[in-house]
Amino acid sequence: MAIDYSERIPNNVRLSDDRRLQRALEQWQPRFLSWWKELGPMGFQTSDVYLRTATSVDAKGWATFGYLKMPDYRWGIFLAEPEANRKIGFGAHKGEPVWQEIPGEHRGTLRRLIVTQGDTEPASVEQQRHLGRTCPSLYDLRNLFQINVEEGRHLWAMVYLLDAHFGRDGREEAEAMLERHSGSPDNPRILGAFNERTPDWLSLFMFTYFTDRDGKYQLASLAESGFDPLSRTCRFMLTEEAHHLFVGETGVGRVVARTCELMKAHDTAQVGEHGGIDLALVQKYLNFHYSVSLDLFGSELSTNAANYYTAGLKGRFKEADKNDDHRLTDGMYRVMAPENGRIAETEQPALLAMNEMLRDAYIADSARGVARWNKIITQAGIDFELKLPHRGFRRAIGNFSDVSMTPAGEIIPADEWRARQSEWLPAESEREFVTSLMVPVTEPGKFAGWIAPPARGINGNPVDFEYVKLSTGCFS
Ligand code: BYC
Ligand code: FE
Ligand code: FE
Repeated sequence: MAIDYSERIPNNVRLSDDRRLQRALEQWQPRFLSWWKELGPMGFQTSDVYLRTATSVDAKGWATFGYLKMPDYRWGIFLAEPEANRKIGFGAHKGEPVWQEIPGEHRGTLRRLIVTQGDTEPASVEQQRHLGRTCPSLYDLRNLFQINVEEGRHLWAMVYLLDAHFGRDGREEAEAMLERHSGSPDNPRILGAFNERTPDWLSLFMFTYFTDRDGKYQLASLAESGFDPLSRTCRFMLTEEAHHLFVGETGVGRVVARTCELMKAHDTAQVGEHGGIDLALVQKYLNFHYSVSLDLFGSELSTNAANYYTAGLKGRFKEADKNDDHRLTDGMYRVMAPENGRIAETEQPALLAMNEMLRDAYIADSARGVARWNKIITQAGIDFELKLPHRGFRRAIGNFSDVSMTPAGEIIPADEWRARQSEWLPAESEREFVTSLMVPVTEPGKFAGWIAPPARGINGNPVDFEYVKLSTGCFS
C-alpha cells in the first residue's frame, strides 16, 4: 500500500478513517516537534539535507532521496504489508490467527514492551544531538541526520501503537516518552545504554554498530509477535535500521583504515601525534560499547522473557527457521554463569533463557563485522587484532553483574579491576584526545584526518556530493 503524503501525518494505515486516533496523534505531533527543536540535533535545522524518505513499504525500492530541512521531514506511520492468514508462530497460542486487537490479559505486558522499545528511539537522538558540530565530513553529517530523523520516526511507530490500542494509558505513555531524557538524573531513559553519553564520532560509530544492532535483534523478535500491528511496524522499522548498522560498521572500518595508513606512513603504532586514533584505543571504545549493549538483552534467566514468549508477544530471531516445537516447554539451553571464581556452563530451561538466546545471536553477528575490520588491518600488513571482550566483561545486568572480569574472561578481585580498568576502557585523557580530533570538516569531498573516506557515496552520488547545504549560523 502506498503511503499517503496528502495528510498531515503521512501514513498507510487509513488514519483518516479513524477520527479518534487521528486527533490523538495530531495532538501529540506539536509536542514531538517541540521536543525535536529542543532536544533534537543542535543547529542545522534550516540546512538542506539530502535525506531519504519512505514512499512505500516494500522492503526494496521504498526510498525517495532529496533535499529537505529536518523539521520538514514527514514523520509518519508506516506498517509493512499485512500477511494474509498470518498465524502466531510460537508459544501457547501457536497456530492461532494473529491478533489485530490486544487480548485483555496481555495488555500490561505488551504496553511495557512497546514503551521500552519506544523509549530508546528519542533517547538516541538526544544522545547524538551535539555531534553535528564536529562532523568529519558532509557525507557523515548527512548520515547522522538520516539516522536521527528515522529514530524520530521509530518513536512515532510506537506512539501509534500506544494511541491506537491503549486508549488513555497509551496517550499518557506517549507523553512520558518525551518527558524522560537521556542522562537525566530525575527522569532518565529506561535502559542503561541510553543514558550514556555519545561524546564523539568514534562513540557514534560504535553506538550504531553495537547498540543499533540490539535494535535489530529486538525488533526482529518483536516482528515475530502475535500482535500483528506490532509485527508489521517492526518489520518496516527493520528496513530503516539496516542503514544505521551500515553507518556503524563502515564508520569504524574507516577509522581503522585511516589508522593503518598512518601507522604505515610513520612506521609507528602510536598515531596520536599524527592525528589518528591508535588501534588499542579503538579496542577500548569497542569494549565500552559492546558491554553496555550486551546488557540491553536483559538477564540470562528471565521469567519476563519466558512470559513474553509463551504469550506469543515476543519471539526468537527468525523464529520460523528454528527446528523445534516453537513452544520450548521442555527444551534446554546452555547458559554461562560465574561460579567460585570461574565460569561455569549450565543447562537451563530454554523458556527462561530467551534473552540469552537472542544475545548469542547478537554476539555471533557482532563478531562478523569485527572480522571485517580485522581484514582491513591484515590487508594493511599490520599485526593487530580487534576482539570482542568476553560476554561477562563489565556487565551491569544479569549473571555477571556481581563479578569483575577482564575482557579475556578472567574473574579478578573488584579492587584490582578498578585499578586496571584504564587498560580496557578509554581513560578520561584518551576521551579528551579523541574529542580534540573532532574538528568539523564541511568542504564537500573532504574528510577529517582521523577517518578514511567511504568507498562510495549515498544513492549513487559521488563522495564529494554536497550532502548537506549548510545554512548560515548552523554551527551556532
Ligand atoms: N538497563 O527480567 P530482565 C533500539 C531491567 S535498542 C536497565 O532480565 P527482561 C535502538 C528490566 O526492565 C532495542 N534496566 O529483563 C538502538 C527489568 O526491570 P523491572 C530496544 C534493565 O524484561 C539504538 C529488570 O531489569 N528494544 O531499538 O527479560 C538507537 C529485570 O530484567 C536493562 C527493546 O529492548 C538495562 N540494560 O528483558 C535507537 C525491546 N535490562 O521489571 C534505538 C523491548 C533489563 O525489574 N524490551 N533491565 O523493573 C524487552 O524486550 C525487555 O524489556 C528487555 C529486558 C530485553 C530490555
Ligand atoms: Fe530505531
Ligand atoms: Fe537505529
